[in-house]
Amino acid sequence: MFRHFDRKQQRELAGCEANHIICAKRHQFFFFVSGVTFSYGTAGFRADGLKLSSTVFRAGVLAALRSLKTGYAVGLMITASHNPITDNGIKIADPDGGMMAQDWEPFADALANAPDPQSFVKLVLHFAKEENISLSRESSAVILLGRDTRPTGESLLEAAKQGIKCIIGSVALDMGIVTTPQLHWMVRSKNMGMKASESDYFMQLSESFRCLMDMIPKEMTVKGIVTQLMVDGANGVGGDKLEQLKTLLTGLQIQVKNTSKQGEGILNEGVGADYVQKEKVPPRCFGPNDIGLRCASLDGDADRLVYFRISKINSSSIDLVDGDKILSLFALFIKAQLHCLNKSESDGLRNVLPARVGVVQTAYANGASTDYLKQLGLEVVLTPTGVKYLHKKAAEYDIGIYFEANGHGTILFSEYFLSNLQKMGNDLASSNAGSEPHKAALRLLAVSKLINQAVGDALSGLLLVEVVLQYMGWSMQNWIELYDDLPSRQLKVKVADRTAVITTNAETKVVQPFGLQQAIDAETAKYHQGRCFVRPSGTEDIIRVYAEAFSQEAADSLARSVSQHVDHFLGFRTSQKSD
Ligand code: 16G
Ligand code: MG
Repeated sequence: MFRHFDRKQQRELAGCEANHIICAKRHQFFFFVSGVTFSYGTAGFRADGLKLSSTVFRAGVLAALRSLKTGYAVGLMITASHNPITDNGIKIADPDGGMMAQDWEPFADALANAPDPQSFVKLVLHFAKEENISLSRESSAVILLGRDTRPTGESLLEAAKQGIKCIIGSVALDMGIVTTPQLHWMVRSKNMGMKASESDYFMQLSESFRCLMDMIPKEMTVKGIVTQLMVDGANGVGGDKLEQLKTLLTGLQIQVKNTSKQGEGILNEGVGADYVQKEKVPPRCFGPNDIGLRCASLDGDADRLVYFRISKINSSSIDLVDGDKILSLFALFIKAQLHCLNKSESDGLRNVLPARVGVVQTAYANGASTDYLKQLGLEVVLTPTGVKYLHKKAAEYDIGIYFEANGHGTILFSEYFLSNLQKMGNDLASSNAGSEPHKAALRLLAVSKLINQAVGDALSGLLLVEVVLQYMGWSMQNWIELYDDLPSRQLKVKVADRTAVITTNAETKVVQPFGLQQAIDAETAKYHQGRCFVRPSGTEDIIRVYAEAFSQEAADSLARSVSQHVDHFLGFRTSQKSD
């Protein structure tokens, strides 16, 4: 059902408080999708791409308000990440390049679900008043727009532009087809007064990569670590961008398969980081010819990264190197650089630079990785699932390293730490140039430029992995052997109402329904090294069950029996009985 803003509404809007105007033209994008409730969820609104234009139009209005509220540019990205090609989605990047502030999510939900233009306009005006947002002609919003390669992206981009136009004086800057992390990076850079185009992004990544490669210790370069990397681009935007980026890199030979070029395959179908990590099989176009090679996989919008190696014994199975092992590799490297930086010199006069390092994971992190990180002496904290939680926690440290097992993650450096590091680097350049502490300072500074400070980024993460492997002189085998993952199993349970499950302690314990946690505990106690938790998915209408134990059979059995408990407590049979 399409509805228009009528003349009366326009008069009302034009007449509301001193020049507060919402220009309600181009209203063909306003319609109400009955039977669907939109929720901003873990990572924005997602649905069938053909049903999303009204939601994207509304998100355009939302983004413009967010920009007016903060006084800075914000981002609006049209993507549904690893979802099927027919889906699409929309999310907003805040001025610092991170996710939209969580306290705006209820407003986003209300806007997305407004049943008619009148209620929509009312909501906008009410919220603007409550948040002290001036809708006058003098204030202007700036919104950077990006989209991935999905076929519905182009028309949704138009819907977003029309939504943005509704707030008079707003400026929409179309950044074209970009990865999600590129758009977040652009927003952050623009607001910091730095160059923010795609070529600036490629330049920053390739220059900091070169700087790090130039400082690989000689003894490691003679070890002849393989510099060849095979990359699965999920048939999406990440593969295309890597093709461009790799032309600026030296010291690394990248072959990209599964770009978005015609004939290469369908976005996310049998390819991509989510597929590889969940199914534990090689993506399409990878086979016996790739056995033993170092391979990486990006997801559909290139904010997830996992590595894998095709097994010698069975070319349809892989050794997976997930986000936990990427995190562990990065943590080792950062720790080594800090150690070097603070190593006492013979004169004993040099100042040290203390750094509070924090590692952030979710309950999905394999128990073996958490043990490994703790053994390194690192502070490890868990947050609920979703980048917005991990990122926020990591930002509390001087150096915060966060990763989800599924490959989302980055390393955050505090401004305070970076300015001290810069000072120390300068001092060392004049007193002790070329020394190990000096190199460590330069390396850390280069890492802070290479690794995306706005959000997890598969392209910059991949370059850092490659640098660190070279620095350590490590083969893929060394990395795989860093620790042995505990066998694990994930299952989905369809229930009558997933919101009936309420969790606490970073989703590791169930609070409601009462009795379910006791049942989980009783099952878990039956297995050596058993660990199990359940949580409602933020992206699908299901409950997820995760189990870990000493053997694969044990993990499978624990996951199965806990799924049965979930079904018993919440399944359709239960709800029918109680009806
Ligand atoms: C989204 C989240 C990801 C999370 C996943 C969990 C972002 C950018 N992405 O993909 O962090 O791990 O959802 O999905 O926040 P689930 O709630 O369905 O398990
Ligand atoms: Mg993604």
